This record gives sequence, C-alpha cells and structure tokens, in this order.
Amino acid sequence: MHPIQLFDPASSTYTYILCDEQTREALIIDPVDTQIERDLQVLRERGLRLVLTLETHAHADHITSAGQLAELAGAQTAAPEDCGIRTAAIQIKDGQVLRFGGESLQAWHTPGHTGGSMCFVWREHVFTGDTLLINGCGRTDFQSGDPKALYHSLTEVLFKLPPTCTVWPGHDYQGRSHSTIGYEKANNARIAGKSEAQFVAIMNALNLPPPKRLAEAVPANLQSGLLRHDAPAPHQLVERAAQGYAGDVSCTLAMAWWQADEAVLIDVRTDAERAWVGFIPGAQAVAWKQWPGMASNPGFDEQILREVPPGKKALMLCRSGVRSIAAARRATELGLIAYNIIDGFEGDPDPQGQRGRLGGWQFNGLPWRQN
Ligand SMILES: N[C@@H](CCC(=O)N[C@@H](CS)C(=O)NCC(=O)O)C(=O)O
Ligand SMILES: [Fe+2]
Repeated sequence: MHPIQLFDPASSTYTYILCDEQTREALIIDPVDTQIERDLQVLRERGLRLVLTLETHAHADHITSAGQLAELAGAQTAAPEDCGIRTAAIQIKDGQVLRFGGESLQAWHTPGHTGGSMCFVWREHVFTGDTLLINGCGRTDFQSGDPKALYHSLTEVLFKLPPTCTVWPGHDYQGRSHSTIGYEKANNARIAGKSEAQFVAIMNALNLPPPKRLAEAVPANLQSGLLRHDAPAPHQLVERAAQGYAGDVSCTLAMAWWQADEAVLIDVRTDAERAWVGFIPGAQAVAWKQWPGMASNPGFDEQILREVPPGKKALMLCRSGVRSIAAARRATELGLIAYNIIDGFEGDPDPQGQRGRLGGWQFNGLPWRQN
C-alpha cells in the first residue's frame, strides 16, 4: 500500500492521501486550496471518507484547503501545536498518534524550517514537509526558523529512521517525487557529512528571495485557510426583505434574541460537520444539504416548520454564512421570519471581546461541545 502523491505546480507542493483500505477512512497531508476539486475527486473516485486533514507546518508559499475540507468532507483539522494554527481542532503534540480506520501515523516535532514543523511517520514512510527535501531542506530564515534546530531535527530525529524508509517531501522544485532516509543521509548536499557549524553556515548563506505569497499565505494558514476580512459589527442587523429573507444579523445580536427566547437557533450544517466540528447544545439541527453537490435536504420544509413555533424568529447558522442565506430564503417562502447569521461559525461578533477556541472554530460566548 502506497501513499497517493499529488502535486500543485504553482507552488511545487506535494499533497498526500493515506487510507485504510478496509474501512476506506483517509487522511490528507498539506492540501492546497486551489486543488480542492482535484482532491475531492480523488477521494470520490476511490470511495474514501476523509476523516483528518494534517499540516506539516503553517505554509508560507500557498494556502491550505484544510478549513474547506472540514466543511465539505466532514474532516477534522489537525495541525502541530506550536504552529499557532488556532482554528485546527486537533493541536498535535510531539509523539502523538493519529488514527484513520485501522491505520495510524505518528507525529514527530522537527523544528528548524519553522518552530512548529512536524514530520509524520507511517509504516516505512515519512512525510517530511519542508524539514527534509530531496537533496535539500527547508529554509530557516523566517517563522521562527533556526538552522541549529534543523540540524538537530535532521541528524538526531529523521536520520534515526531506517535507511530504507521512504522520504516523501513537502515540495520538490525539480520534478523528483521521493527519496529514502539512507540516500539523503549519504548524499544530501546541505547536510550529508556536515558538522553543525558547516550546516549553519550553509543555511545562513542561502539568501533566497522570500516566497512570493508569504504576506497573504501565513495569516490565511493560521486560520486553516479561512481568513475573513469582513467581520460584522456587534449587534448589527441589515434588513434584506428585497432579497427574500428578513435580514442578516451579527452573532451577538442573534445570541441576544436566542437567549431572550425570541428566536429559535437553527444549525443548517450537515450531520458530518456537527459530528466532526462540534455543535451548540440547544440549537436545532435542520440540515440544508446533507452533502456538497446534493440537492437541498428533501425534509427541510417539514423539519423547519416543526422546529419554529409561530411568532418566533428563525436564526439560520452554518459555517460561513452561505448555506444559511439559502435556508433563510426558503424558510421565508414557507411563511417564517428568518434571518441569516453573518459569517456563521466564522463570525467574530466582538473583536474586542473574549474569543475562545471552541472545537476548532470560534464563536463568541456560545456554549459549545465536541463529540
Ligand atoms: N519560489 C517559491 C519559494 C520557495 C521557497 O522558499 N520554499 C521554501 C519552502 S516553503 C523552502 O524552504 N525552500 C527551500 C529551498 O528552496 O532550498 C515561492 O515564491 O513560493
Ligand atoms: Fe514551508
């Protein structure tokens, strides 16, 4: 059984899919936002169910699709705990074992390229991110990069793996796909046979230009690729009668209405998202769609009319505030007074207020639970 290796030519990034052939559960390592359709297609074609997305580090050259995959495929997001990716549901610790079906891989903290970088060891394979590249290694000149730490991670951690272990890098800029620990230990131009001082001197003399997308990629990746610039003001209500529903409300205003018992909170996400990402106790689950690409939930009309008593407002909540608009329109057609909660679970109703990490997403002041 081999990993599925996929390539993004724009950033020369490798993405990997691993699966348990019996249960068909899969995980994806370092997915790229612009390749999400391809990746979903690969999963569909092979009949795989994506349960986890993993990052080797917070990338500086491309944006991850992890957050979108959490919504579209019901996967749980995981990222190294020292990378500062606070939106990841699982903050991976050194040595942590991550399971998919009957398979598992182990995460090893390998600082150097970035302070939080990790490699993932699965059977006779290691996914090295940018810690070890083929005949190279990740640069160490930003994001808490440190050539001494990288020297240690390479010589004391990765090179302790068996020489036959296959190396699957995070990038290759010359069309090579994989290598082995034995080959890199003996031949890697930057590290093979070098002392720590020699390696540090090589790294400090690289003088590489910064990645072209550095300024946009890092902040986006610190939020699993779902950075938003349009946070609504607290207590904001925008009337939308002309657009077929009562209006858009900020999270704070929605919560005030809900707590005052003026409104029913309707979670229109899929069952998969609720199971993986988490849910708000007391919110009613009425999925708008059960799967991306699927027609609307055929039971939606009946369920929503059952959940919203006469005289109460219906507050539609989804991940990002797109499906909730469609659901608010339909509920309005059915005679309800329906509102869309702006930006859904990604909303930031009070930028000055307390924001907690809640099951991977942020939602101010809400009682939140994960399965
Ligand atoms: N030219 C690329 C940047 C390539 C780059 O800096 N890659 C990083 C990985 S994020 C690296 O560590 N490269 C090591 C090297 O090129 O030796 C871009 O503009 O995106
Ligand atoms: Fe990198």
